[in-house]
Amino acid sequence: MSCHKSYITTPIYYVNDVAHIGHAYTTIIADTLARYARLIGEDTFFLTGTDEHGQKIEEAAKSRGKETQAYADEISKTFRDLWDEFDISYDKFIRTTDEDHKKGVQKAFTVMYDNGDIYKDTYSGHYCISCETFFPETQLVDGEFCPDCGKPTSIVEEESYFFKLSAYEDRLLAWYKENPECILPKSKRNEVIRFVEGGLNDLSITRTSFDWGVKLPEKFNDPKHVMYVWLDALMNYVTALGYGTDDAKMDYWPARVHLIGKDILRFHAIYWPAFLMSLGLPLPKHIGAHGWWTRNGEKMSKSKGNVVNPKEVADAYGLENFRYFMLREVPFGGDGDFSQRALMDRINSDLGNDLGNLLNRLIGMSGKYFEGRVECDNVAKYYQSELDEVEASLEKLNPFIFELQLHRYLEELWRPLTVANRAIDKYQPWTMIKEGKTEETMALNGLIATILAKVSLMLHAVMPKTTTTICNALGFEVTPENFEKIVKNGEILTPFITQKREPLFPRIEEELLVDERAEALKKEKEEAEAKKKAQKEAKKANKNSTEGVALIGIDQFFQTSLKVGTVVKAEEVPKSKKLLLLQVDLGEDEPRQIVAGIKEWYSAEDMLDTQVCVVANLKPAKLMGMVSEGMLLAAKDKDGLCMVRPEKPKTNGTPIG
Ligand code: ME8
Repeated sequence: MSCHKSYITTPIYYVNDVAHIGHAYTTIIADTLARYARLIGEDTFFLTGTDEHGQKIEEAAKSRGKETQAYADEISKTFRDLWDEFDISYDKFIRTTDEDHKKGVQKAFTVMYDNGDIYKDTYSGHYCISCETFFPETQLVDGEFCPDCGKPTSIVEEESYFFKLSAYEDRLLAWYKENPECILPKSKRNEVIRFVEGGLNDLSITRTSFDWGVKLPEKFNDPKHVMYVWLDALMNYVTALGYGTDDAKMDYWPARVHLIGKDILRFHAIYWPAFLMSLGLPLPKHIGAHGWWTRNGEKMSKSKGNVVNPKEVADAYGLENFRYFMLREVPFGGDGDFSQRALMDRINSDLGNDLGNLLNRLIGMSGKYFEGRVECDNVAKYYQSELDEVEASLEKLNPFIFELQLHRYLEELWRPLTVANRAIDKYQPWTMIKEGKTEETMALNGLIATILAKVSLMLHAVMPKTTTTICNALGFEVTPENFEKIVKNGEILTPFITQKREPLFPRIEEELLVDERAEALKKEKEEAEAKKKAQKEAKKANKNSTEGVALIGIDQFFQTSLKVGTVVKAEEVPKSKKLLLLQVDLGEDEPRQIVAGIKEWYSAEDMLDTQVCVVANLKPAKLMGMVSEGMLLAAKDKDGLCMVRPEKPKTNGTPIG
C-alpha cells in the first residue's frame, strides 16, 4: 500500500469550545502517521485546523457577549497554540474563515450546480443546532430530542438549496465494495453500507435562518443563503491544497487518510465522497474512524466536570508518555477509558522497565566493561538467532501503521525489547566478562544497541523527542537516511561511546493529578457500600423488620388467631438452655401447653401469673419431645427479647386484632 505522497488530515475542530483529550487523540494519531510517512521518505502533507461557521458558533459567541469573528479567532488560537505546544507537525492549519477557503467552497458550489447536482426547494424539518443536522421525525427521541446528542431539536422551515445525494447511492455502494479498506476499521464500513442501503435523502446545503457562513457565489444572486456548515467544513480538505484558488498544490490529493472520530463518520463516508464525485475529484484512500474516550468509565461532560484536559495530563506525565499511552492503550476504532492508573502502568512498565531500563543496562555494562565503547561488528557471529527473532517481529510491523492498528504496531514493536532483555539474563555478561569472553560480551552490548536503535527509529513517530535522545545516545541522528540504513537495510551501527545519563522514565509512584470526579465517585461508592452494610445489619438485628416481608391482605391477617392468656404454670425444660415449659390459660376448658424459647431472658418465676399474647391456631409442634400448642408474641432486637403483653389485664381468651 505504498504511495509516494501522503496527505493526512484531522477533522477541523469547532471553535465553540477548547480542546480536550478527544481532539488531542485524533491529532496525535494523525501526527504519528505524518511523522512516520516522512521518516520512510514519503512526501507528506499534514493538515489540521478549525471549523468556524454555523449557528452553533454564532450562538456560542453571542452567549459570551462576543463578536463572532473575534470569538472564533480567540478559540482557534487556543487550538493552534495547543498543537504548537504539543509539537504537532502540521504543515497547514486551516480556518474555514480563511478567504481562500471561502472561495474554494463557492467554486465547489458552482461546479456541483453546473453538474446538475444542486436544486432549490423548501425544507421543513427538525434541526439539531448542536449537531448541525436535520433529522426526520421518525428518528427523534420522544418526538423532540436529537438521536445523536439528546438535545432538543427545533422545527426549521426554510427555502434551501439541495444536493442530490440520493443520486449517489449506487456509486457510493460501489465504492465501498470495490475498496474494502476505504473505511477503517472494516466493521465501521459495514455500518455505513447498511445506512446507505437504507436509502439516502437529498441534502439541504444552504441555510437562511442565520448568516454566519460562506455566502453563495454572487452569480446566484441569493444573498440570504449561507452554505450548510458541513459542506463548508468538508471542503477544507481540498481548499487547503488550493482547490478553487491555487490548484497547483492539489497534487497531494487524494488524501491518504482522513482521521476522524466515529461521531462524524456519516459525514465523511457518505456526504464527502458524494461531493467529491460531483466535483469530479478522486476519493480519499482511507477514512479512519476511532472510538470514544471516557474517563474512569464515564462519558466526559462539562456538567460532570470530568473532561480530561490534555495539557494538564501532558504537563504532569510527559507529553510523549501520554502519546504512547493513548496509542497503545486502545485498539483503533474501540472506545478507550482514561485513568491515571492505566497511564502510570504504561509508563512504569512498558516505558520504564522494558525500554528505559534497557538503555540503562547498556550504558551500565559498556561503562563498566569497555569504558563506554560499544561495537556491533560481531553481533551476528554470536547472536544470529536473536537477530532473526527481532527481524521477524519488525517485518510484521509496517502494514499496521497505515491500517491504523497502532496498538498492534506498538505491541509488536515491544517484542524485540523482550528479546534484548532476555538475552542479557540468558548470557549473563557479568559472568562472560569474568570468563574472559570479551568479544562475546561486546557483541552482546552490540546486540542491545542494535535492537534499541531499530526500535527507537520505529518508535520515533510516536515519541519523537525521547527516541531522538536514545538514538543520539547510540551515536546517530534520526533521519530518513538512517531509518533506511538501520531499519530497512540492517546496516551495522558505527562504534560509539555511551555516557551516563538520567533515567528517561522515572518511576511514577502515585497519581499526579487531582481528580475530583474520581474522588467523588470513590466516595459515592463507599457511601453506598456503607449504607448496604448498615441495612444488612439492621435486618439481622431486627428480625421483625418489615423489610423484605411479603405484603398480606387483612383476610390473611385474620387467619391468625391471636389471644390474651395467663401463664398458670411455668417450669424449666431439663437440659435446655433456651426453653421454658408453660401452661397458658386461654379461657378454654384446659390450659394450653406452650414450649417457649425465652429462658435466656425470662425465668419460670418471671413468667408465672403474667399475661401474654399467644398465636392460638398454630399447628402443634414438638420441641425436645414436648408438644407445644401455641406461640408467645415477643419482640427481639440487639438488646434482647421482651414479651408483648396487653397494657391492662384482659380476660383470658380475649382476641387480639
Ligand atoms: O465534529 N473521544 O468538530 P468537533 C474521542 N467540526 N474523540 C473525540 C471525543 C471523545 N470523547 N470528543 C471529540 C466536528 N473527539 C466538526 C468536524 S471535519 C470536516 C468537521 C474528536 O470539535 C473526534 O476526532 O466536535 C471527533 O471526530 C472530533 O473531536 C469532533 O470535533
